[in-house]
Amino acid sequence: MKSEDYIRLENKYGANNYKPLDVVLTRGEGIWVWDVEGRKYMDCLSSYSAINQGHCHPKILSALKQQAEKLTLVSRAFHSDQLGPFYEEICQRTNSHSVLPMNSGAEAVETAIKAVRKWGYQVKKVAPGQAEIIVCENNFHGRTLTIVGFSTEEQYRDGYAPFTPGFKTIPFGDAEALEAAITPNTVGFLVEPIQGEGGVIVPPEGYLKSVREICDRNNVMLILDEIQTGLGRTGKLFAEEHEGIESDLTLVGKALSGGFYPVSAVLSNKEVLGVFKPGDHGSTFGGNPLACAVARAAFSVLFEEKMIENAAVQGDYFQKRLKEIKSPHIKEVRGKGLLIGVELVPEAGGARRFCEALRDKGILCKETHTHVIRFAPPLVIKQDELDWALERIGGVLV
Ligand code: IF1
Repeated sequence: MKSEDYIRLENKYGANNYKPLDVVLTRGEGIWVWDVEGRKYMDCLSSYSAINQGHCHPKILSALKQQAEKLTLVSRAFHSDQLGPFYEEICQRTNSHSVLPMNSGAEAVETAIKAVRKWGYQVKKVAPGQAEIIVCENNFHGRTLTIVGFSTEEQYRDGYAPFTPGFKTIPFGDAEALEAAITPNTVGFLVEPIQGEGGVIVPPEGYLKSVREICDRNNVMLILDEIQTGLGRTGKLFAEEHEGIESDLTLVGKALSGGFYPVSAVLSNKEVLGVFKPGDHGSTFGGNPLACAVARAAFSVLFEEKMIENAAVQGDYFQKRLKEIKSPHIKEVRGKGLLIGVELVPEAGGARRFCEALRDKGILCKETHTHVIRFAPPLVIKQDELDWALERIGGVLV
């Protein structure tokens, strides 16, 4: 079958909830993917930072194969020989006291919401049913009803009411707005260190440090959603490290499995996750031995192969070179590490057509918020490969 045949099948049977670029992929290796006609592309999206380690990383693949031939799922009704070692490795590496494993990023977000609400009632003594969580405008934390209920993106909410109460929205990047929004019922502040889907919005220097101090002073749990920014994407293990702070709850997902398997987790200090007792929360696949084996390998190769350091070096180089492109279309180049957004001027007519032109030159990337091209290649990319991409990006944007 040809690309159009696969696309026709998707259109014939599939719900129409995405508008992908017309490219049908069949193989991936490192930063490269191939379509069914054999054309080769550089993946500059990394499945929204789920493929930080590069496609089909051999060590993660072998961990998946070995475990899949032994034991994949036992439920949490029994222990397994993978869960404890996964807990130990991820907690030691991230300086966390406790972890709750889930599957999708949205489930990690929902778990954090439940944990801080329960903490609010049991520890902070907030009146029953009155807990408030503060979120930011332009947020993206997933697609469940509770999460889209506090989205400010109309399309993500349209047609899904009624929503979960108990959320308050403030501008992103404005620490004073956080201070002003806190009440005695505030139990948590949920925020992305950099807003990915929001258009790769980097907050002002010092924002997270101020937010940390405000949350400490008001006994509010700081929940950092590092599902997209974490695991090396911004040139540090977690984006919070750029400001030298530690959140109370850190949410991870996506690259936690290197793109092999849905794995997510809530990392926290004991006090918060300590509110859960047996039966309070869970999921069929959460913490399953296959997920743990894959996550252990995906996590360790980040360090063994110095991917985080590479993301910092190559990200700085990539951003510097992008800023040198003289183009009437470019309004701003921003980001951290290998999470970069190129915002185009409105007169450019939107980023989609540039992503289509880049696809024709062998680069796959995705527009976000109409006018921004997001560049997020796997963290294993080398400088000469970035030079290859920059030549083509320049050709499309001038
Ligand atoms: C889609 C966006 C990105 C996330 C952050 C939680 C989640 C995500 C910061 C939920 C997921 C994905 C979802 C995917 C496309 C992609 C996305 F465009 F939707 F917004 F990355 F920016 N927190 N982001 O980025 O994790 O439940 O998906 O595992 O919905 O199309 P998930």
